[in-house]
This record gives sequence, C-alpha cells and structure tokens, in this order.
Amino acid sequence: MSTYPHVRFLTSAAEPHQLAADSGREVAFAGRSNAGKSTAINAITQRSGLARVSRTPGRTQLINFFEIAPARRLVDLPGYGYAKVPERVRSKWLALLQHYFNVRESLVGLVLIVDSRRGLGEQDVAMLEWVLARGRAAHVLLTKSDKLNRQDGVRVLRGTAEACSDTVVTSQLFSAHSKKGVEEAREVMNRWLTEA
Ligand SMILES: Nc1nc2c(ncn2[C@@H]2O[C@H](COP(=O)(O)OP(=O)(O)OP(=O)(O)O)[C@@H](O)[C@H]2O)c(=O)[nH]1
Ligand SMILES: [Mg+2]
Repeated sequence: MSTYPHVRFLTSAAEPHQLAADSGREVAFAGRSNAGKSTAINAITQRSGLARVSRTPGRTQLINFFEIAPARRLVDLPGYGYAKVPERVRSKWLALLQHYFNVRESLVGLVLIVDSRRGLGEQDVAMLEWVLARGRAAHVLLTKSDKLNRQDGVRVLRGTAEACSDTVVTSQLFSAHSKKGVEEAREVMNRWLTEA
C-alpha cells in the first residue's frame, strides 16, 4: 500500500499571492539547486513522477505544493546557489522565499537537502538560521549518500551533527536511489505533521 494514497499536486506559486491557503500543517524542502529536493519528495511519498526531477540545475523555480492528506502538505521550494541564474530572477526567488518564511503560519518544519559530497554550505546554514529564528524544526538530509563510501558517509554525518550541535537541528544520511534513510526521513516528517 502507498504511504500517502491520496497524495496530489496542489498548486504552484511564482508570486506571494499564489501560495496555497495557509491552514493546517506543512513541511518545506529546501536546498541548493540540484541537491535532490524533488527526488527526495518523490522517494518519501513513493511517487516517482510527483515532483519534477531534472539534470538541469535551477529547474524548480516555483514554490510547488503537494497535498499528502487533508490539510497536510509538502512544499518543494526553489533551489538556491545556481550561478547561471540571472540576477533579476535570483532576486525574485529570494523575495518569494523570504515572503514564504515570513508569513507562513502552517509551516512546522524544514527538511534541508544537502548533497552529502558537498556538506553544509553558507547558504544552507543561513536557511537553517532563518527557520530556527522563527521557532520551526529542521532536519538535514545528506543526500546522494549512494555516491559515498561508508567511511565518508560517517565523516560527513559527524561533521554536520557537530555543526548543528548548539541547535535542535537533526541530520541523517539519505539516498533516494538506494532508499537509505527514506523511512527515517518519513518518520521525522510525519511526526512534525501530527504532533500536538
Ligand atoms: N545518485 C543519486 N542521485 C540523485 C539522488 N537524488 C537526486 N539525484 C540526482 O540529482 C539530480 C537533481 O535532482 P533533483 O531532485 O531534480 O534536485 P532539486 O534539488 O530538486 O533541483 P532543483 O529543482 O533544480 O533545485 C538529478 O539528476 C537526480 O537524479 C540520490 O539519492 N542519489
Ligand atoms: Mg527540484
């Protein structure tokens, strides 16, 4: 049986007024362009075609909302850090993201997608600080872990945990390809979406 039998694409927002209705609870997925946000959403929901995956970085330029159950949503945020994006487009994304984090009452937690071969970058840390300052939970998925050997996986996980040790941020290794950590990520997300 599918974990979320009624999961469906809800809506996309390019402008602040296009955000889905701000009621119930939602979990947002953020990270660098090409880090694997859309792929992680597909793996966690077990729907390969739900969020668009691309080899071309910067593909998801909109905020995409998916409903997994009534009043429960996953949000695929536009990726940051892609150098080839024109400044005008970049500042529009930034304004949209900032608006989203500033107004969103239904946001309960952030899943930060980080390529395990790169580790946490400056913008990732800034993103975590943003959501922590707003009192939200955060969990780091060190993804594409299928590309690392065991030893390197352990090293990057330890480094991330150390970097986040003064905060409530948790982290784990993840691979949409090998399915490593998919269940663990789903549990974290479900807890946020159901906790009193
Ligand atoms: N080996 C491996 N490749 C992955 C994994 N997750 C994603 N990828 C690949 O990474 C590339 C980018 O994946 P996306 O899910 O589109 O990344 P994204 O963060 O949504 O990218 P943007 O929407 O452009 O910001 C694709 O070629 C994926 O197949 C993984 O766990 N393992
Ligand atoms: Mg994407």
